Amino acid sequence: MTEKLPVPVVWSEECLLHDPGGEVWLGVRDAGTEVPERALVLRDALAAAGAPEVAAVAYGDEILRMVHDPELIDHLAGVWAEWERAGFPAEWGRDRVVPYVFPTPAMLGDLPGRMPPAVHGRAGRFCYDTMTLVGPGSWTAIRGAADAALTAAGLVSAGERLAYALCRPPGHHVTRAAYGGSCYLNNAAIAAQALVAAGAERVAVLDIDAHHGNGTQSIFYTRGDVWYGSVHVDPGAGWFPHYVGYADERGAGPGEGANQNRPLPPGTADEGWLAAVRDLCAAAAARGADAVVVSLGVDAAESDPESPLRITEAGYREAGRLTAALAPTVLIQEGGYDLPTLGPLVLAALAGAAEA
Ligand code: SP5
Ligand code: ZN
Repeated sequence: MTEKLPVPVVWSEECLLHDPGGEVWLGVRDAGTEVPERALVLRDALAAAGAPEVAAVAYGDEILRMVHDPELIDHLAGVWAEWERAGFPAEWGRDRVVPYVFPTPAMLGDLPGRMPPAVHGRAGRFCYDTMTLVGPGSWTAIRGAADAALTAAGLVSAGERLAYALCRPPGHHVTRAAYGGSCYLNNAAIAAQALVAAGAERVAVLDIDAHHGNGTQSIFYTRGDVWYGSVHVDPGAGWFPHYVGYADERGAGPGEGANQNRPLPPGTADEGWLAAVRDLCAAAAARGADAVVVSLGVDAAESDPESPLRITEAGYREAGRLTAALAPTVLIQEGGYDLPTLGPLVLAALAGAAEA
């Protein structure tokens, strides 16, 4: 490939500072796959393809606080310092924030939601799983990823046809007030909200990560201005996020009909996956969109350790082409965990988007 990839890549060095130190899965701490090397591999591949790099701009919190409960943001910003002050790393060998009590509706019934003073009690109020650990550099990286998303949205609002934000950690599993699924703030929802704030009347979010973006769905579920469509491995077949991502979730109130899920059986390859992507794009086009956000997870690839879908580079290239043909497009990095193929997969998606 001699031609340069004509897609601005927004990047923040801060995204390397989050080291989750593994994930507690089914009671055991595993190495985890959402590692800092993911961002380095992607950055190198994009630089080698000649894509122009743009430094993320530091934005204020206004858009973040429209998308998320300010209490979630404040919690994430301060929880590591509190954890340290409580002595967990030094005295107890607890080197990351991991919640252990979750105040579910089934636990609380009609009782008020309390804010326990103990940080180890409060840790489960804003987090819904045990796999999403917080360490010393996490907040700086989380905020850097949100700035990358805001910067990419700003480029598209200013007239670029395409911009890609190399966000790490990813974001599409984060709801208004709870994080999980290796995600902490919802970068794609933040980009969509920024596009609306800049004047877009209809934004379409197309989520092609292998997993359902339950956070993005939840944030926009009752809104008519941001449509959400996702293709993903069927949560009912035993895959994260298990509880959300079914075909009958279609939005509510002013958002009725503005949510579409296409759960696919494990083992689905390009043909079935692209049929669903085409179908979602047709639905988004029928509704009309001034701007598009693509939640670009490449963990649906055959080589990926976190999902049973079997998508190829050619599949991702075609998905990039189909989604970016709808309107000016912000692409947000979500999952994708097989380090040797991560670069080629994202390059394929971006090359497809550039062809649209
Ligand atoms: C952004 C994103 O892609 N989040 C996905 C989080 C799903 N993680 C589920 C982890 C399940 C444990 N992983 C074990 C892998 C063994 N092959
Ligand atoms: Zn994923």
